[in-house]
Amino acid sequence: MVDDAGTESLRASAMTDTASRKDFYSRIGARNLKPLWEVLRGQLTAEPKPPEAAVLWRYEEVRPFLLEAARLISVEEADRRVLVLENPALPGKTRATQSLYAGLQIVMPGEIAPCHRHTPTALRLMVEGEGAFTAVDGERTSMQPGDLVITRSWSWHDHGNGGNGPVVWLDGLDVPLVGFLNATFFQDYEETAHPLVRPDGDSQARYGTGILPIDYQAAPASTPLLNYPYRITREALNALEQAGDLDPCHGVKSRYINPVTGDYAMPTMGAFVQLLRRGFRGARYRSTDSTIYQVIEGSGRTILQGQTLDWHAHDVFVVPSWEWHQHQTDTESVLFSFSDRPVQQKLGLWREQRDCN
Ligand code: 1HN
Repeated sequence: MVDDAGTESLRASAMTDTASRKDFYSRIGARNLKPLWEVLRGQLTAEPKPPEAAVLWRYEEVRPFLLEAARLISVEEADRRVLVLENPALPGKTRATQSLYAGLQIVMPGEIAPCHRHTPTALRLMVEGEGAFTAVDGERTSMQPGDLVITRSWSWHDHGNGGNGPVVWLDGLDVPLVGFLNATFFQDYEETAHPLVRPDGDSQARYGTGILPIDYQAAPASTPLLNYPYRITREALNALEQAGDLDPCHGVKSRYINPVTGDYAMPTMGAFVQLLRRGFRGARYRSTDSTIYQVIEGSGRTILQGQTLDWHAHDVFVVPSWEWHQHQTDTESVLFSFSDRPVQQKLGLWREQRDCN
């Protein structure tokens, strides 16, 4: 039987008696229990409320610090001489967005960044210098400005510089995402460099020309290609622009793929490249993948809600999840970008919205 009077009085006291709620929370807290109703609305936001901020790093400002770092610490001591691009809204978290890491790495002539492997996947977007190379599982690839170089999960890799001046590239890794999943493993190799077991250009010849070895059947999670040369990418973008394949928000935009599967080149990070003609005035766009951009060529600006990021060649900037933005250019520009889009799409979470059709 329901005791009406008792229920009424219970309700009345529940509404007024915050002290007894506090007492209740502390008693259940001691048993590792939490009242959902105190936090539910904060967690289920009506739309994404990313903790990261829109931010831009000017290459012109960062470059002298990279050279200073090269004088201050050897690559042997540093292991990787990288200045982390830390989002100012995520202090101490060593990341550019909630899920992804970005940094600028400098390697001086003759240096070798020692061989190691880890479960996080890495991408490099080569910024400046001659003579840089990365070796992945014993295959070396040289890196020219604008090249995208992939280090798949758990592959041995070391970097070097056989040129006469500094080389710099952008590192992008899924370290925060893999860390969140508690799936991080790391190992140093016993030697500084992994022995070269395949000739230069091997993966390009096997997988990167539109033909595949006849009995090749693997469907690797990450691309078997090590390098996506900018020379080829740029030519393709030019041809697409000539063909008139222009999107009102994105200009000419393509994604880097695993040529064996047609899927994204990496399972956790989507990488993209877009060509924006001189005087481009993009329509507004937003998507749920917080995105890190690197300006390969050109200059312009990205207008967000309440602020404008003015960018020049080699600058890096972040557009947070679900924030309306539009790109504009002064000169013909090429933007590289990467985000966790493949993860969101596989989980059925990714959304986009545009002010254009
Ligand atoms: C790493 O292994 C490299 O191999 C660069 O060059 C940056 C940032 C966090 C964790 C591992 C590299 C990294 C990294």
